[in-house]
Amino acid sequence: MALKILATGDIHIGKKSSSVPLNDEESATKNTWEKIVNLAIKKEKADVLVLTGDIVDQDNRFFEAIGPLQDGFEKLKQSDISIYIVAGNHDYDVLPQLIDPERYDNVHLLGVNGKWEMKTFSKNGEKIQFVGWSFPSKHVSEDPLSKFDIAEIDSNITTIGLVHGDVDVPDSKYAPINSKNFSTPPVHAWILGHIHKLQMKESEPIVYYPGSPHALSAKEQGIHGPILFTIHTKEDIQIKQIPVSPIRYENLSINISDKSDEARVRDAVTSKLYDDAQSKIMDLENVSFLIYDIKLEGWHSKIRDLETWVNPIVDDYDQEIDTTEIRLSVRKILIDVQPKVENLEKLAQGSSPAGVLARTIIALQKGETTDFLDNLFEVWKSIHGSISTASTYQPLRTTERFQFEQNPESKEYILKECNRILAELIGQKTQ
Ligand SMILES: [Mn+2]
Repeated sequence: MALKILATGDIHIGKKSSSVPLNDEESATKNTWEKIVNLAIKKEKADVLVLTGDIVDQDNRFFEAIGPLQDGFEKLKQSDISIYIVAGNHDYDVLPQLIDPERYDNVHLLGVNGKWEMKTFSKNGEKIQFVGWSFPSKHVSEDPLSKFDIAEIDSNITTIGLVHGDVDVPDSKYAPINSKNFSTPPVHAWILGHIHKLQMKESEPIVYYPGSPHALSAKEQGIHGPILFTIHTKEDIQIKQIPVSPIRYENLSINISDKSDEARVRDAVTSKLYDDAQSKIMDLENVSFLIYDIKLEGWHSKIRDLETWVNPIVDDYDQEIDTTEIRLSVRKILIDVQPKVENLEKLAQGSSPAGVLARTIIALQKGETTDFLDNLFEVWKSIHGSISTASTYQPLRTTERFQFEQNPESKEYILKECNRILAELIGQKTQ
C-alpha cells in the first residue's frame, strides 16, 4: 500500500488575487484552502497534508484565518488525515497561536523557534519520518540546513524534509538555503515554501517548491495547485500537480503591423486573445478567471492613436470562453510598437530631430548609448535624485543608492517615448 501526501504552501489566507474583474468570493485564498481540504479528503484520499509555511498572510489576519483553518483541521481529523506544517516568514508568529495541539492531535507544527524537529507518521504498518524547521522571526539570514542536527533518523524509513526559504539566494533575509546542503541529511524528498511558482529538481534527493495553490498576482503565471506525492517505497515516489487555483494569469504578445485602423486593431487584439484562451481550455481545470497581460508588437504609423484604441480593453473587456463560465479579461496592455520607418539606419544618419530619435532607438535596442541618451539620463538622475532625497520620502529610503543608468524601466520608458514621438514626426511629414 502506498502512502499519499498532498503538499502545498504559501496560501496566504487573508489575501485576494489582484486584478480580478469581479469582486468575487473565489478570489479570496481562504476558499482555496477549503478546496484543498476537500481534495485531500474526497478526491485524493490523502493520508497526510503537508503545509510549507506562509499559510496565513500575516498576524493581523488572525481572526479571518482562525475559522477556515480550524474548520479544515477538524474535517481532516474526522477523516483521519494528519497535517505536518512548518511556519514561514509571514506566519512565524500567528501560526503557533492558531494551532492548539490539545484540540488537534492530528496537527504537527514542526521546528518552532528555529529548532529542527522530527516526528514519525505511521499508518497500517507503514512509516514516514518528517523533519522540519519553522521561522523563529520575520527575517533569518542563515541557512537553516547548515544547522541541521537531527541524529536519530532511521535511514530505512522514507524521510521528508519541510522548510520555508530561498534556495541559492545567498544574501536573502528569508532563510537562504544552499542547495548543496539538501543532500547532507538522509532525506529522500524536500518540500519547500516561499517561492510561489512551481519549481522542482527530481534527482536525489527530490526538491520541490509546490508554489502557491492560488495565483495571487500577474507575476504568478501558469497552473497553480498542490502536489500529490504517492510514496510506494523511499526510492519510488510518484509526483503530480493538481490544479486548483480559480485565477490564472497569462502573457500574450500580439503583432499589429499592417493593422492600420481602429477596427482592424481591435479585431486583431480580441481574436488573438480569444484564440489563445481557447487553446488553453483543456488546461483550465478549476479556473474561473483567465487574466492576460498583453504586449502589442510590430510597427505602426499612429502609436498615439493605438493607445487610445486599445487602452479601454483593460477596464471594459470581459468575455466568457465558449460556454465554460470561465471569464476572460485583460489586466494590462503594453505597447512595444516601432514607428513605421522605411529605413531606421538611414534616418539615423540625419541631424534632424527624427535622426536623433532614430539613433537613440537603435542605441537602446543594442544596449549602447549616445550623447543625447547620456544627457537624458543625467536629467532623469537629477530629477529623481531631488525627489528621492526630499524629506517627505525619508522613511522609505533604503541604504542602497538608486542606479538610474542601470534601471531597465527608465530605458524601456525612453524607448517607448522615442518610438511614439518618431512615429508622430514621420506622420506629420507625410500629411
Ligand atoms: Mn515566505
